[in-house]
Amino acid sequence: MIQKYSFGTPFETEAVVAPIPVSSGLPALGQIDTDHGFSFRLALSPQDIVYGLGEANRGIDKRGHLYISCCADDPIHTEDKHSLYGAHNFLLIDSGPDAEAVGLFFDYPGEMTFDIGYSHREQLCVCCKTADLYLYLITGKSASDIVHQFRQIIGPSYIPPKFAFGYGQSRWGYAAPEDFRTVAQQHRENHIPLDMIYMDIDYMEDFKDFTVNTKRFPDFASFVEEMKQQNIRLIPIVDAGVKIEPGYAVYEEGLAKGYFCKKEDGSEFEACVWPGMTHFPDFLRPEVREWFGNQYKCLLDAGIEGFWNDMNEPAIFFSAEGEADLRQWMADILAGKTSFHSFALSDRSKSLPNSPEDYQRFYHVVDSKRIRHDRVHNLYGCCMTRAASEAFARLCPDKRILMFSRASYIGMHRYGGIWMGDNMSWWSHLLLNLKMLPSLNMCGFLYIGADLGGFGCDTTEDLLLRWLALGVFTPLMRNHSAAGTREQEFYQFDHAEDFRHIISVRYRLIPYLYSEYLKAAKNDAMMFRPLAFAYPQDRIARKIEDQLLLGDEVMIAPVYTQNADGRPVYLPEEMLLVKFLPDGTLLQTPVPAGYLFIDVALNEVAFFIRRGRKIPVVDAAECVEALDMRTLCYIGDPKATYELIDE
Ligand code: MIG
Repeated sequence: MIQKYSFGTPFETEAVVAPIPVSSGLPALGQIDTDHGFSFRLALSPQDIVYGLGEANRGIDKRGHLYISCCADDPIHTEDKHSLYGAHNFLLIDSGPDAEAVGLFFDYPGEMTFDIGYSHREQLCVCCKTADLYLYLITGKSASDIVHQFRQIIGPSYIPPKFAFGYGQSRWGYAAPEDFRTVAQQHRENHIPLDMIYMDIDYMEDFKDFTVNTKRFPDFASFVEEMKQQNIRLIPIVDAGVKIEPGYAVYEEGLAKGYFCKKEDGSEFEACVWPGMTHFPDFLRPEVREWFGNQYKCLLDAGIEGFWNDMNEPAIFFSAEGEADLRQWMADILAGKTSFHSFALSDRSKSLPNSPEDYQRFYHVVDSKRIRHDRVHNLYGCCMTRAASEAFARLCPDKRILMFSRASYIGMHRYGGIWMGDNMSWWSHLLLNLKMLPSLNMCGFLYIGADLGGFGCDTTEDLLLRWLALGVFTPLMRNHSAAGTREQEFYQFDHAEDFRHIISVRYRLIPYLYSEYLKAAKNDAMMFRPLAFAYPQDRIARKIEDQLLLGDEVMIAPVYTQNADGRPVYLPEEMLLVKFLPDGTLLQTPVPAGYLFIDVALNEVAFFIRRGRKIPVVDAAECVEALDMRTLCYIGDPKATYELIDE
């Protein structure tokens, strides 16, 4: 059952698409205070697990920390961080197999705080500054039931083209055709499967959206075609900010039409991002979305079939106002007007990018009313990706276009997927990648994945191989890294054969992964679930945070520690251990319920098939297109049935 409560004057975010009448009175659950902003308090029992928050830090069970929904361009995801790139204000409280489960969705596009047993171990407190929001209270018989009900009201998940289930190679720094040709050639010559090469900001001319550097790419369309001849798609990045440059059509047109966000005095807000000074399209306005979305056409016309939307929190390096404030503050110190603590200086200078003050300096126009950015901050990236997706539906209605975004809000799952942003080449981030999968699925995001190998810092061959072995299962499987870090294409390392083997396992599983993806999308279900969802009676399973169920058939348990030659696994029931061995053979070992240590070499992919289930596998191929469905066979219980979807 779903009840909707309204407080004050909520902003219509369009996160929920189902019409639900507003209930009168207050929810029967928790304590609400609207006198000082808004707060919702609920006592937590020791056995409660609190799931949710989509793209967020820390565990699958969110208890014990403070989280802040505030889409943030913060590349250092250490344990102490409160915000990542998404704002997914959904919680699911699972009080055990014999109790009702509860879902909560706080539809509020400004900053929102989730104190989940942080201030008080046994209390949940969700609060925000103004009491203008919708609260959806969902009750149901199980955790899965809550997710299903929630997903039904937020609408169907985005479905990417099938090639997007292939492997992608990326790196910030590929600029010239030669860079892309090298990636393509290395993969093809070494028979390492590859379907996509990503183009980061250096393909553009001076980081201007919807331009291509014509010195490097005099005939972009034929370069796109050259890659496509090798069954490789180029996937360019698009940034949120539009460069201020007289003569640049997107800028000129946006300015003439008044489509950029303005300051209080009515002039356009400007701030520095990659292109230098930029304006920010007001994606909250439908006509601006339509206009910006249409800009993708020039790249679609050149043969492009996929994009990634970046910097759409929006990320801001600094504004002139912010710089002036900082200068003034420093001048005051020099003049002896302010005293300062040594930390303050570094904190103050670090606060220049993505500053809350900048987010208060510009406005959106919604239904001809002005609304300050910070009040709707978390919708910005979502609306950018919506602009793209709605344009694709208009411009190429018969084709699926690959689209994923960095920032997002609930509801954006209808328009695209997400990647998990700038992680690091840290073992802890491999595990964080795993933990975010079910949380994101609860919120409808199915096309998801992290930068495999790690974006920031220098990776190592073993970390990359282990991370790829998890990436084998994630819909988005992309190796991406930052400029200046150790290069991490497979050919930078000694053991090409290990990479070939692991990536090939992915291709063997594509029919299964694609089918499970489509099922999750069509049934408003999760592709990745915590073990507790399927084994609610099992105390140990309920607390497992480093293994997941994939579909109804598979359990994954990736290795995430360095120098390990395997890992301990907990089996809630007897399962079949499956290992794709490097020599092409398959090892299948029935294992009893309980704890067990599995050996997993660096060049192996191991997983489990549940009792009474089977999964389809095919022979590997070098691209999705070349997968031969005639080689399809099943592994697992021969008596089981499996519904294979492929469309
Ligand atoms: O300020 O385009 O998360 O994937 O490589 C950094 C350069 C901007 C951030 C993205 C990352 C991308 C990088 N971008």
